[in-house]
Amino acid sequence: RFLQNIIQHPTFIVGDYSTTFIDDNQELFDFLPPRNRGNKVLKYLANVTINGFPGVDKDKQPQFAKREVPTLPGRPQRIHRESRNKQGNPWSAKYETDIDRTFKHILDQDGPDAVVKAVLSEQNVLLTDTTMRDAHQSVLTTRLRTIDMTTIAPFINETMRDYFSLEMWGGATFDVAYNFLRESPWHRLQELRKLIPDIPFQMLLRASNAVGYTNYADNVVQNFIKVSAQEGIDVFRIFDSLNWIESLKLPIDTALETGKLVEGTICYTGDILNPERSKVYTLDYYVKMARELESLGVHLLGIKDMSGILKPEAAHQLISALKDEVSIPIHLHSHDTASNAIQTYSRAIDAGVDIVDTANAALSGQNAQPDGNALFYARQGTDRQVNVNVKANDVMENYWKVTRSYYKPFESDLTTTWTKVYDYEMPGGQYSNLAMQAQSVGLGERYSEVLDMYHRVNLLFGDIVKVTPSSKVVGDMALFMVQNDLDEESVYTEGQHLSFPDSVVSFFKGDIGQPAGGMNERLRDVVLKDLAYYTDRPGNHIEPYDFEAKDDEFRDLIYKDIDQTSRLSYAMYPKVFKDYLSFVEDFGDVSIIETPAFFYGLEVNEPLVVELEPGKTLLVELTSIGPVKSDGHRTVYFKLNGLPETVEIMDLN
Ligand code: 3PY
Ligand code: ZN
Repeated sequence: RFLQNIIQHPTFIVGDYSTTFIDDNQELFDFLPPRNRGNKVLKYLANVTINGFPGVDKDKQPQFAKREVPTLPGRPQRIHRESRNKQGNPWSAKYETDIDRTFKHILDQDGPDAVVKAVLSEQNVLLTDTTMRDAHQSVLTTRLRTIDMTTIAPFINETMRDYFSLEMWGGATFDVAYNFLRESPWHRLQELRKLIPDIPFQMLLRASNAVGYTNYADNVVQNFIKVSAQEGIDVFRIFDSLNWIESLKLPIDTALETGKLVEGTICYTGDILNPERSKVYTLDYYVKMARELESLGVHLLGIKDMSGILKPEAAHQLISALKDEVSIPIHLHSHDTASNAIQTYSRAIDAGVDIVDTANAALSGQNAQPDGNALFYARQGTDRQVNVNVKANDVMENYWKVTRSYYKPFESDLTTTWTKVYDYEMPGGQYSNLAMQAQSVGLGERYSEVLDMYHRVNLLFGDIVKVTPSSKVVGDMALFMVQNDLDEESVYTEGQHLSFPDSVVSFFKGDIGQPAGGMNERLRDVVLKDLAYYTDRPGNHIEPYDFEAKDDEFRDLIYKDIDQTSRLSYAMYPKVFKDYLSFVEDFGDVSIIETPAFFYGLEVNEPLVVELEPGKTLLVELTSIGPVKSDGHRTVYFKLNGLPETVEIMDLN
């Protein structure tokens, strides 16, 4: 193993070593623990079968319909994008779209400005598909696993070639992958990149909060963006949770240096149709911010309607005004929470929007994005159709529908139209998260009060943009107010003696930036008490992260070369990442286990094929489960590739 460590060492690989190589690289003596991937898979399956998966009722193992994985009859003849029928190509018999040069090819070959030009010259409206990011973040609490994406990825690569991009990374998917799914988000990006080489990959970046909930040191944010670009991200949609330009500059500049596409993004809040609603978030406010973003050199302007509150007529007015004021393409993102997103998109398309975000039917609607096919039908007969392959999306719907059924325990309970969102202004993914938080602090029964308080807290804070992480601050404060029976008056008096939630203290300190309408200073004094606050960029107050020094600490945790991706995960999520590593040490790489077995375990005599790597498969069969012994363990009996194996598992029931 020592020899193996030497030949795998990066310095050795590039040939840049001298006689002191071994003395200088003590990590060569860190040996891999003996790997027995098969046994680790059995240990995971035994554990999940006996003890269940967090959040899943193990006694209710559902029956699933058979999932058909769509396949392709072969590569079709391609024609040029420019000669496409203006009405799109919805009925291609073979499912494939007929684009020979995708936006990915244009980006890689000619750079981001060429993509901008190509987008602007499209007659039709372009789509970004959010199925693998925001859609499941919204309707399945972010639980969609990599294996369910990679299984259909080759079909996606062939049939979604005329999409502008696939949003498949960032936002909450990063920490949820480690924390709940016990898989690496970087691995997801790398695997999908291999299988989908022809369509741009888009990620959602929370400015200096990157893919976290707090501000990181500037060098962490910069490094994260560079590495994400190297690993395969093509489009960076960058927003700030308070629409604060100061905090957008550094991530935008860094992303521009990568040579990829940068989408400077405005979060939509308030209601431009109702001047009484807000003195801050007016049409002029949005136009001014759009101009500022354009002057930073971004390639695209994103309008992020994270709560789905951009009304159709407001969309028409907003996009019309922005089209007059900026020359870069405009990309609109909305949520279907109030069931009006298709109408909103349609009015935005009439006003000239260039790209809109949709999802596959099976994961669309509710608090996620609307269905791309629905938009196609909504646009029939108009002079701006959607570039979408209706038939291929229908085929994928069958796949995603069965896949979604695997995740039933994680379904959002927002299953019907929710027009109250126009008042509450709550982002797509927050409704069910806040409900869970309310439950955990004993306010489950009083959730409607919490929702009402969310709205009141927003006004108390001076009407702020609510999107991760500012939305979490408002949610935490709403819970706190209900829990302590506070209202808009008593919070100032009784609040003197209370300690407020960490996120609220942090917000008033200035840690996530400054809101457009200013801070409620009276409340700030009550919340902060003797703590100091600041109003400049949070990054100015955070020491650069010492990657080199952390490497030593890190080396003790990980039995392989420290690569740049794990180094970043450790920098942003030290505890989550450590937990993930220790899980992997126990159970191995569980991302290779199919989802039904991963969540629900195995039935006796149920065979399961696990692909360790291409061409190397395990055939697993659970043969029986022994009784609980005096020490609390059970023996679980398997056949592994036909040979008997046993695993001892503590029964935690
Ligand atoms: C995220 O930041 O994860 C979001 O989806 C915000 O809307
Ligand atoms: Zn969203």
